[in-house]
Amino acid sequence: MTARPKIDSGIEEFANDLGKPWQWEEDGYTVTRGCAWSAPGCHPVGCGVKFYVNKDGILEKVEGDENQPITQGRLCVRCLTLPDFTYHPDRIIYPMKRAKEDRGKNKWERTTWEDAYNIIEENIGRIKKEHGPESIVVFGGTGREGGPMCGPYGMAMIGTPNACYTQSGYACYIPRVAAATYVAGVTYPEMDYAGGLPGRYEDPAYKVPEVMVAWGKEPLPSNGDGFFGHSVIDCMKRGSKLISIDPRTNWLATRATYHLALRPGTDTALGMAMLNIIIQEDLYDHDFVDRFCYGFEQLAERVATMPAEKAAEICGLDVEDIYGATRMYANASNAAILWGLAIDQKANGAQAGHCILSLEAITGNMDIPGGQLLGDVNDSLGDLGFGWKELGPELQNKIIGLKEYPAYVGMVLNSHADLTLEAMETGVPYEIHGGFIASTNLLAGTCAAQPKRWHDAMQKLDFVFAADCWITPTVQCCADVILPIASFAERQSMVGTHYGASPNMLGSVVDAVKVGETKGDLEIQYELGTRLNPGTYARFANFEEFRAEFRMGNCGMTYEELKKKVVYQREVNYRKYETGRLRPDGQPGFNTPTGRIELYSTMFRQFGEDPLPYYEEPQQSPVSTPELMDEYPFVLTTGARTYAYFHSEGKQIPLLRELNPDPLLEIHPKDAAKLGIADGEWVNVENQFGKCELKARVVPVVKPGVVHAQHGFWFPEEDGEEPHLFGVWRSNINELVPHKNVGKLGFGAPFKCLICKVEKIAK
Ligand SMILES: Nc1nc2c(c(=O)[nH]1)N[C@H]1C(S)=C(S)[C@@H](COP(=O)(O)OP(=O)(O)OC[C@H]3O[C@@H](n4cnc5c(=O)[nH]c(N)nc54)[C@H](O)[C@@H]3O)O[C@H]1N2
Ligand SMILES: Nc1nc2c(c(=O)[nH]1)N[C@H]1C(S)=C(S)[C@@H](COP(=O)(O)OP(=O)(O)OC[C@H]3O[C@@H](n4cnc5c(=O)[nH]c(N)nc54)[C@H](O)[C@@H]3O)O[C@H]1N2
Ligand SMILES: [Mo]
Repeated sequence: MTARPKIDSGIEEFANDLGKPWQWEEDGYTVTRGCAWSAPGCHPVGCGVKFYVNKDGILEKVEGDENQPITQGRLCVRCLTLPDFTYHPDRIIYPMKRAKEDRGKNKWERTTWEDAYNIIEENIGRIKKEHGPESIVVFGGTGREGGPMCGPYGMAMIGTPNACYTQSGYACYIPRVAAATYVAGVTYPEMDYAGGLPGRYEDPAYKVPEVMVAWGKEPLPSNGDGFFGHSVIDCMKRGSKLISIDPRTNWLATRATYHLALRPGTDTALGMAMLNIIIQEDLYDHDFVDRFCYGFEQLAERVATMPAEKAAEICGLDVEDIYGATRMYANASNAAILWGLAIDQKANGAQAGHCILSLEAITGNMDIPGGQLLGDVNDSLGDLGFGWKELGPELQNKIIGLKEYPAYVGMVLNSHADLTLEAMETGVPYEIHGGFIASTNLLAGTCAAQPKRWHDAMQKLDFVFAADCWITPTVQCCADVILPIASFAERQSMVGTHYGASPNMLGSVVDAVKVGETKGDLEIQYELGTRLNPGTYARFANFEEFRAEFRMGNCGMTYEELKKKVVYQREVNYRKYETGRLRPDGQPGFNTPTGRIELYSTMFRQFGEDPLPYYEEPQQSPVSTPELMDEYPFVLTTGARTYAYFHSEGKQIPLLRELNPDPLLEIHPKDAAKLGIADGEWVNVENQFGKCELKARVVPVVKPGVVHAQHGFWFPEEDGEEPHLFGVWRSNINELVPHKNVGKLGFGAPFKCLICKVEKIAK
């Protein structure tokens, strides 16, 4: 390992290391360095930002921080437009309330935090008393600061077991995490991009990956799950070769040695075939397999049922490309798979994840420099299960879906999304009366499948409060109180790449400006928690103590220390399976029942799932529903990320909207010609579940027979009152996504593998 500064070696010294203090005066500005998170939305990436605040206390501009060791001054357009977000006239910067009978109307009235908290305390208290705490649901979204806090918001702050990330099958990240947990006993192996090494790519401990495989992930626009996309380019510049596994020709695919443009939803078939080739051709790492893998023979037998020729037919690929790409990956001295959201967004997703982990394992790429980096079991970024213990067994057992889907509900301590919707609709297993919208705009073609069902169910609740920055369609439809959320330039907190699962960096979130009366999720949780559920917070003398435990984890620093360092690169150790850093008992090996990576998963078996990967067609596909193909001839994938937007966010910001003014449908020129559709014309996209209007982008980035639709559209400039609700139903692709098309263990949903028809809208 390279020598690195010790945490306690002195703040000034460390600050000097990065070349700049955390704050200084320059040309009439106070310049403050900090790291980006939310609001406005992003995953916990922590890009380095310099905030320029003028003499009047106004945030005039932001710049990339060249002293942030990972992002080195690079910044995306969503950060650069932060001032436009900050002072947007529609932004909510004071607590607001509305009478229940005015739901759906623009009858919001400014109030004080004290009044808002009183209203929440009174109503939540009443519902708890009358119907039990379990009758309140916290609705959560993706990994903004409020996202990972969804569980604690419910369990600790309100005292309900029912915190719910509302996407069917938890079809974001968690199917991959389930595979990682149940197969390898690790959180989530991501490509090692030297983020924790002081010398970065040139550090002697590091080796640039010979091959990178972008599998259902496009980290350049997405920085998915906190993985810094520019690092892929950095590695390409240093010689890494690329393989792209993606139905669309995205930027990375155009630079790839192999682009496997598979039919959406068929990833597990390809993964099994790749494993089979590696085993048949003896391209695997015998030593690693012998010492650290369990069930190799069974895996070999299973994947032999998926020869490359069969996979080529299922996936619509050239068999030679499957062989070529597999050999290139397996023969590399070190290789990394960037596995993305497309893995999760199918019922067969946990199995696709199982294949990918097995590929990483048998090729010996686990936890080596420039391979897949694993989290250290001793690193923690606070307790995302905070409040669970305090619920006690009776309430714990009431969490919705525990009986039906224990592998899901027990792992994430979240109520099952699909069953939570059913509970709201039917009162089974019990009635739901209260709600907290905590960092989701689920109606706007984002978290919710079949969003009209969610709309109708949420409207019926007795009392709903929200924490957001805007009157979104979701807030407008049902909230009675809204608490204004601070941006990452307005509060004091911390961001850790990858939610702390990859040991790359921690960055400070600083309050460079003050805007209205906004607060961060952390403060809201503490302040409301001490009112609604004081017992659970009794051990904290004040907010600082709560933040230290809940946000700073065991990083060894106080907030004030981190603020002055701005960025702390966590220590990186490789091959932790040799050193006992992957298991709580300190023994070498992996944190599974057998101590090895379970290619044959004893935990999947225990949950009643097949212990080995298997391929299953999407529920709606040319193969499983051939009878529907006359009517719905296209395979539909959705939601590939764009630079302009973070899900439904950013539609109000003119510079962002200009980049992507309308919701687009990518369709191949041959298909468009057959249907008489010209580029830029509006089309109806419809299937057996619903329909929406999108603008055709006629472009050969998809193959004939495949279309791709953007997600997350609403129109903040339009009438916000019910029933129009900012036009949220017009271009809502999630109207076409059904519920309960999930895998056997409850994971995964077909957001990226549906069928549909496309018709030109008659003028
Ligand atoms: N068709 C289709 N649908 C998809 C996807 C897809 O690929 N295709 N992707 C899915 C995925 S992976 C996800 S994760 C979901 C995301 O879905 P959501 O997380 O529900 O995303 P948004 O709808 O943007 O809602 C986030 C809301 O939180 C607010 N917010 C921003 N920052 C903060 C903060 O720090 N605290 C709080 N309290 N609020 C904040 C924003 O203003 C916004 O209104 O969408 C899913 N929907
Ligand atoms: N700018 C921006 N960044 C974001 C977000 C955002 O909304 N905007 N959302 C954040 C969230 S919550 C998430 S989960 C991440 C997701 O980020 P990523 O993991 O990068 O996922 P996507 O961008 O949805 O899709 C990645 C690629 O998968 C391809 N794909 C579609 N269907 C399939 C398939 O069936 N198989 C395979 N192999 N590939 C397929 C798409 O063509 C696309 O190129 O991004 C995060 N970052
Ligand atoms: Mo996501």
